[in-house]
Amino acid sequence: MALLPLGEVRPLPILLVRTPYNAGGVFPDTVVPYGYRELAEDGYLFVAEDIRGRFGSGGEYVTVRAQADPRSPEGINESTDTWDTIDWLVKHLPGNNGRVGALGISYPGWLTALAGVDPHPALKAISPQAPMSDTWMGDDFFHQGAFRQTQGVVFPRIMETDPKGFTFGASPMEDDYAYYLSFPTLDSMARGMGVTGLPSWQALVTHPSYDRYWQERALTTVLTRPTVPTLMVGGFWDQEDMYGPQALYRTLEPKDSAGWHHLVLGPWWHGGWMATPGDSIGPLPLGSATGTWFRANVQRPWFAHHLHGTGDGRFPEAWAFETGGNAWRTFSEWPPKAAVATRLYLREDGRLAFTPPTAPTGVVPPARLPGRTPAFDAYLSDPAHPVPYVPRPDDGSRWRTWLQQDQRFVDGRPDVLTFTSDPLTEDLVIAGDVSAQLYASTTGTDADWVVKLIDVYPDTMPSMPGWGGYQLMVNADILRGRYWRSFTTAAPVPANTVTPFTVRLQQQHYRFKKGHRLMVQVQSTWFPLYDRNPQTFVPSIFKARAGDYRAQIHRVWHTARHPSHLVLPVLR
Ligand code: PG9
Repeated sequence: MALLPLGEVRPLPILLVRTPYNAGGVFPDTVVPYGYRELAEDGYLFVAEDIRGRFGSGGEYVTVRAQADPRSPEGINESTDTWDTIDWLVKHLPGNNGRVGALGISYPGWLTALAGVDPHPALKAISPQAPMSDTWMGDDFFHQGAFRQTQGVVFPRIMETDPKGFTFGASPMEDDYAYYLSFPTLDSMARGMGVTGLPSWQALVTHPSYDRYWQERALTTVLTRPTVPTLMVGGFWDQEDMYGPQALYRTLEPKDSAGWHHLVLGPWWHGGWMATPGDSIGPLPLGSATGTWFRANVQRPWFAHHLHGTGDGRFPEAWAFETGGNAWRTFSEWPPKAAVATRLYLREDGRLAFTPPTAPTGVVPPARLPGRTPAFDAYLSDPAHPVPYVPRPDDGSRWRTWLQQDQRFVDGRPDVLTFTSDPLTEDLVIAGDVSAQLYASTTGTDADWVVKLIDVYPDTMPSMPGWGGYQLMVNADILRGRYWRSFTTAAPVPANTVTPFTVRLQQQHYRFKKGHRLMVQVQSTWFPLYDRNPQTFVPSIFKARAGDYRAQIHRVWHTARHPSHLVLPVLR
């Protein structure tokens, strides 16, 4: 399907979106949809295509089809399908100028990146937006080994049971937390939700660890250098594919000898830059329409240069929005080398400081539960009472903006450790990768570690009514402890032994304002988004039995020998 701007007579470039979610809905017949309006000003032949096996396209749909798909002896994959589509379009679509661009968000972003593998010569520019680069390491299905059960079960159900299905639909109960908790194990959940026979579910069960199955599907394996001009776009608060654009940019950038590769990271939820003005995210005002700005000042001139030949083609290497300072910044490299890796230590008495702890090494005590001690803080992590990831009832309505949820709803729970700094005496700006190095022990043999970096607003905020004391999550992610040594092979966590766990918290560009406080929360469940770790090592959690799920005492250490800390990329 194509849209021609009224009155246009000159040949125009093609902009192609390939999708599993209904091509007919991408560019409706009569209106240029919201996010494409700025592009439409320049004139394009907008084309949307259903991928193989979805909606109007025949053949077999395969979720995240591998490049070397064993089911396709003729060597068909999404890259070859894109090549064939472009070839057909430039030969048959009336009024095209022989130049093609591709873009898309999320699954279509993944498809866009695959257009760059052995690209058709007519393909002149691609913009993968929130591509899920690696669905095991950090995008939709797992984060660092922790299974995103709500995504992992719902996605195959809507995509693999009906070639025209794609709406998530209402939750079966008013509270997803209660619904998912009603299943004692992952296996019983899959049976209860009727997904055990679906190909994606079988792949999850067969490949719980980061084996070749996931590695060969990761974009970071498949696309290793920019093959055409590439505009990578991602959101710092993307609830689905935050990892993808950051990881793919990191992979491609060292091979970008032609200067083709650029990055935009904004203050956005999944696809928010194309769907909204972007003047706020969740409840947080951003001071300007960041989505509109991106579309008008980056996306439009970038495609115009490569497809219409306008402008001098000089673009910054990277644009990142500094939330808090609420301004776009440009960078000649990302992450900026000027950012200094700075340790922020978890300290005794629930403090957080840039100076390391001095408490002498403690011994792991027997299974009693003291809360805070000079050497460690302890909590009971009980799979029967997991920490919710959003306030209950979880009716699914908070999904887009759950990462901006005020974390006071869990602060004070005995199974959430909280560490807080003194008020900042000057602004603190971070730009780049944030990570956590935990030294922790468990009375069990497996454990999840969730770490959140939070901006605590001052108690009174006259300029932002309602924001006094707000706890805004700036970075947060989860590690499944069984991967403490390697993501490819799960290993038991030695019981009652202080063990190092590195939790990557992904990237951010953020200004913590003077007077605000930094907070770190540590917890071991994030339910129901993430399934519960049985906390007893079993070879595969997909096959865990109800009796394997046990409450355990978890300790996070803060001694001179085991100084748990975050690493912040501080810009001075
Ligand atoms: N991020 C979405 C997705 C992709 C693959 C699996 C599950 C979810 C998407 O919106 O396309």
